[in-house]
Amino acid sequence: MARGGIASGSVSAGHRLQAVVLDVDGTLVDSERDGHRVAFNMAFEEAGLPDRWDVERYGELLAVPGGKRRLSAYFEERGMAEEERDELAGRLHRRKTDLFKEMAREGQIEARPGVEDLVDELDDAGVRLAVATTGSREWVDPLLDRLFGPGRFEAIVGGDEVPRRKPDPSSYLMALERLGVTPSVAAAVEDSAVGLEAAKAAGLPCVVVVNDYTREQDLDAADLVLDGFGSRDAPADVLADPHELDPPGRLDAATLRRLAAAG
Ligand code: XBP
Ligand code: MG
Repeated sequence: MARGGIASGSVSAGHRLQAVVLDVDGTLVDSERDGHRVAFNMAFEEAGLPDRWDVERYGELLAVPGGKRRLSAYFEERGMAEEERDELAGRLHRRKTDLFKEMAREGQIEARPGVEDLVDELDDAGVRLAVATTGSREWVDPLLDRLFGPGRFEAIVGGDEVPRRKPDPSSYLMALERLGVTPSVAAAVEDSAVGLEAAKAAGLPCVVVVNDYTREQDLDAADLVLDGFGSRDAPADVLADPHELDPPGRLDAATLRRLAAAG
């Protein structure tokens, strides 16, 4: 549902932020290392396969966005024929999705520390919230409802809805289209180089909040890089701040407003 009701024509510099589009995996939720990776390994085990992805290997495999494509790329690397790997990747991914949904339902997948405060703050300020993810809507929707409250995000675009996945801008462009806003009044929040590329290609300014898998990636194009969302007790470190936004130890709504105004 639309909030705030700020007409796009009436915004002025410093008050232009109308919408924030956030990534899910690694950004809103800590889901890769102890979530998706574990579910992939359980699916391998159940299928009687010897394959297991350890923490480091999974970090390399994250270069392939989309769980099914990730599986297929892995089996291709191991010399499996196309038809066989397509069938196997599809089957394993379906099972992995069910297992991950179960983990999420049991509360094993948590929001990143500090992100709930940001979402609340933006919501209270009438800034509209959307999601652009490579993950599947099948697990994304119930997880976001559970962690942030039902219907908290006005538009959710999943990897299964777009013609091309990140780093292609499709998911961000679709989120903006669903909100009915232009990139000039919006900002993106991502955790990775792949996501950053997608957001920037859609014309959005982008804050990157790194995690252990993405810290060393090339994030030069980012408009702000933090090592966490931060809180009063555990302030985030600023890793890059090319526009001198000077966040107060956390990613807050005011910093995102300054970012949108800087564009
Ligand atoms: C997330 C992904 C997803 C998840 C797994 O990337 O690439 O594939 O790893 O989810 P981003 P699925 O954070 O850039 O959106 O198995 O549902 O694909
Ligand atoms: Mg991500």
